[in-house]
Amino acid sequence: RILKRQMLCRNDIDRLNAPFLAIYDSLIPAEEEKAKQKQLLTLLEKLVCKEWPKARLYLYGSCANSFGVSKSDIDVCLAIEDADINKSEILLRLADILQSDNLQNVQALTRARVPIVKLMDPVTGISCDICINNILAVINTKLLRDYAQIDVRLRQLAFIVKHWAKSRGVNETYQGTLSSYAYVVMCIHFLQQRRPAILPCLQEMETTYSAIVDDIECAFFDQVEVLRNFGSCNKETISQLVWAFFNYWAYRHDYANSVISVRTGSILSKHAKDWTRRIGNDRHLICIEDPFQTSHDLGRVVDKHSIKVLREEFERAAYIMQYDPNPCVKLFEPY
Ligand code: 3AT
Ligand code: MG
Repeated sequence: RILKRQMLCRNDIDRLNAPFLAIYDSLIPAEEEKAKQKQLLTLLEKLVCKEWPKARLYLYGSCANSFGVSKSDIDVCLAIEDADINKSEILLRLADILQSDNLQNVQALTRARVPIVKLMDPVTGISCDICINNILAVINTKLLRDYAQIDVRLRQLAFIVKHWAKSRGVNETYQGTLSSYAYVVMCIHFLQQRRPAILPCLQEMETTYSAIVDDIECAFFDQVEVLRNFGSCNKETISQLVWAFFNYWAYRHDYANSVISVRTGSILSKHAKDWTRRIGNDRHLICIEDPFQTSHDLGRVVDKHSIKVLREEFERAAYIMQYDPNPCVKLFEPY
């Protein structure tokens, strides 16, 4: 009887694959949008190279990590090798150059935590943020993109989770909830932990790519074409994974003692990282180790109030996945 009941549950949850896949498909950016992004990048490269011939531009964030939904803004990093550059001066100069080329809403935010120039391109309609020498972000973008190529279920899960987080208002770092980057790292960790595993741990494998940035060694296996079958022993479908993801963050994760670590493909203890108490503004109420900046907790923005909001949202999502016959409506209901 137990077997029969489990099978019924499984059939039930599998019935939900089609609506989840339909949402995923509707969020994927069209090729034409990708082409417009390239067009804008080419224009920016031309303008930047005229002023700084040795500089290079890199796309990073969701427009390059394969977790970008349609109509996203693009994030660009200007890499300048000059030893003694003054970021503010460069950003102000860059803003001047962009403005003279008829780009719109150009604004240099030199005092932000990550200083940037913002702009809107009237030709493609795309908005863009340009930062300087944020090379770690370019490399973590590559790591995420490489993971996405191993098993399509990562991209499907992360799109659904990001869509849920935006709909429910828990993707707002300035309000103490998590960044999109943190949610994707949570999805990678989750798929590394499934049994059989759906994703490997690229940083624990042979090094085929390495770079040293700000004294941090970023090394991992990036020949991901050979890993295309890695997760094939695990037959879980997207709806089962969405259910299990929310169940994990609602009821299974040990918030008091655990740190999730994509870098090691495991769970570390808060104690070992000395993340057991509040230090400065870092409260460590949900601990997500950055894959490269290992002293950096991606959950550090979460405070006493927002951890409650976040955990209630995980519980709400887990409840809907468990009991709602048609969860795709409620799950993404605006808050
Ligand atoms: P959206 O689709 O724009 O919501 P995104 O992937 O562009 O998602 P973010 O806007 O949160 O993600 O961040 C842009 C990139 O900046 C993603 C990542 O490469 C880098 N990044 C963001 N937050 C951090 C962080 N806390 N530590 C290191 N890198 C980060
Ligand atoms: Mg972004």
